Amino acid sequence: MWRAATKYLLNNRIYRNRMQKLLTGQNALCHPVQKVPFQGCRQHTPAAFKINMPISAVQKVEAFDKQRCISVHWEDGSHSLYPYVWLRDNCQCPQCFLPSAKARKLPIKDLDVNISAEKVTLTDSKISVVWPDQHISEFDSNWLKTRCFAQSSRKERQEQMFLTDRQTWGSELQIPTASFEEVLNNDEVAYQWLCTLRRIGFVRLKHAPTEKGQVAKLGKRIGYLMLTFYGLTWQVEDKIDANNVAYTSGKLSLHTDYPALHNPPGAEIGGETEIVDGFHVANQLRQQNPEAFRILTSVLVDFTDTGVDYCDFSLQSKHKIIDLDHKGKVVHINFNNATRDSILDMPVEQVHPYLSALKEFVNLMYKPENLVTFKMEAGDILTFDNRRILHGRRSYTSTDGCVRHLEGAYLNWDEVMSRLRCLEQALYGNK
Ligand code: NM2
Ligand code: ZN
Ligand code: ZN
Repeated sequence: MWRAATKYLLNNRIYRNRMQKLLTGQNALCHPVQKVPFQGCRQHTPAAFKINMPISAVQKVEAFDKQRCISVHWEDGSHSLYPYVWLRDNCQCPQCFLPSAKARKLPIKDLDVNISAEKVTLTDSKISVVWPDQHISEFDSNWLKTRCFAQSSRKERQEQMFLTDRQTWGSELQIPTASFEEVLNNDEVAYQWLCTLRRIGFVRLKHAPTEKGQVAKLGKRIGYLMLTFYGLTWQVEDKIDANNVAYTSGKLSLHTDYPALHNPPGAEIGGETEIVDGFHVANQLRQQNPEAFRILTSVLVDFTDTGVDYCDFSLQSKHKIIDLDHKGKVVHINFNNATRDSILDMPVEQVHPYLSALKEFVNLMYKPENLVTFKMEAGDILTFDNRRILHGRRSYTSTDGCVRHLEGAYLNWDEVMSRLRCLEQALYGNK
């Protein structure tokens, strides 16, 4: 499992240096990056960068019957506690675990939550536990170390798994850029693309062929695209009887896509020419107008989208404009003014404060220090975090012979993060 390697990788200097080298270009907001490093590294050569997993050497193991846990003392002087019940729950033997699926077989009804170990022994890098019914569980020391319950270990591991640390930006952003071709053919570049997409929220891919079908290739690179009522991929162009404001030549004010779904797309491929970091702006609103921030993080707003495209549809959803996590950190922005419903599920006296708060938020987005505007060129594909970056465009006129045509698609973050972890495992990990 790649997870097994993460703790070591984080602590490994070679790895950290490599990561810095890989990411500086695109993460350093002050340096425009026109070229992604590691050109010429072909796809199936990650072995060259594999780092051998060290043995997390165990000095001794103690059993604490009273606390119902074992304590593993590592050679660096630290120790980790593992509850008996957790060890029994995670027995890796073929009776309790299906190795081919890396999945637990042991049902919870067969788990004695008050179990005690009869005997705990250390041989080489393995810790064996004999249970009262003589069932034996063996645990590899590296496997245990990766699962250490200490607060700092868990924090590090969770960050490595979910990459929740974001780097926010304003108009100073130097747009992270990578080559479309290299993202498709070079694992290191693809990995860097996804890490940057996660951390910065936005990456421009250059020099894609200008025919249709390119965003589908990116979908394949990740795994699969998200199907919505607008199809697997969609064409943004000026359409007669447009079923969405995006399919006109009019101005599109800053928005996230598809809040009419309760589970809006995590990432978008396609894009427009004005972007803003919604997390950055939401944090400014928190400082500058706490009451507006309170309203937008607590009031549920209805969104609606009805029509016909992939098939007929009639969506209704409810979102807070700004979602916070349990610690109060901004985690999502849900806002498309076009699909914000006229139906408002709130007492009449809350309508004015709510719309005023929303307007304050939008005014902040359009401040010159927050907004990034750029020109899209033929062959550009923008990839961005749709639950963070708001995007928009000015109105445009199609001149003869030059018709604006943009192909787009959506992805969920689960699939994007899955590809990111698989690439990390293939490039740097060790099972
Ligand atoms: N499409 C039409 O929230 C929305 O209506 C976004 C954008 C897929 C380009 C839909
Ligand atoms: Zn077992
Ligand atoms: Zn959009």
